[in-house]
Amino acid sequence: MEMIYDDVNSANNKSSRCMGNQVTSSKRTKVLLIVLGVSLVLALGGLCVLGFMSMARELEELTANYTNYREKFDALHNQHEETLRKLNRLNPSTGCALCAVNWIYSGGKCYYFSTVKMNWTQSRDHCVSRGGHLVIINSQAEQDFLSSKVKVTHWIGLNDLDTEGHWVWVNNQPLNDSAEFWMKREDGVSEPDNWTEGHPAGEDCASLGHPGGDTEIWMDAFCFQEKRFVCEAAAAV
Ligand SMILES: [Ca+2]
Ligand SMILES: [Ca+2]
Repeated sequence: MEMIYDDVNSANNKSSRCMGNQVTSSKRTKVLLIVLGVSLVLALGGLCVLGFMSMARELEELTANYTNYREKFDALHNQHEETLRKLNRLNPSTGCALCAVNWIYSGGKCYYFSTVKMNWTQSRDHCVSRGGHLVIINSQAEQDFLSSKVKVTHWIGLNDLDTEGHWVWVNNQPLNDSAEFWMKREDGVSEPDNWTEGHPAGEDCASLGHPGGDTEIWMDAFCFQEKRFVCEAAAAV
């Protein structure tokens, strides 16, 4: 009887030890899960911080680049203004500028070279609104000066809008044959050719320079085309 009792006690002790082992194992699993969870949160947090730091660095670089370009732009702008001031001569007796700001003095006249493109009529009106007129070219010297200043085709103040083939300047003076610089073609039709392809009304407005780049000659062109233009005004006295 006593032997049986001892066996039961022994079995109970073994059961208690097993239960104790199971509880310890469960606790370990929980601790492990908590550690893993905290590690995951810390890792994610670390990634976020790295991401923010990277974005902050990029933003800093962009800001530095912007400041750099802004400074370069300001320097070029100042250089441009200074060049214009040098080109715009001063009256030796009064010390006043002979031309308005952004106009260039040459041979007793002031010239404005547009930076925007307009059709011929808009160009003509724009020059008037600036106190001048589309340029009237009277001499080889004036033609040479203008050619040297432009790199692309520009409208000039010459047209045959009223009578085909009768070219007049914006001051209504007819074209002087001794000072004309139409493009001459040895093996074809010279300018003005009043080209009508696609536009039966033909070409009635004159431009300095070929669209291909030669700026030493005149061509007639469709007046609705948008080109840069040259204005002329009298210099101050
Ligand atoms: Ca014409
Ligand atoms: Ca033409």
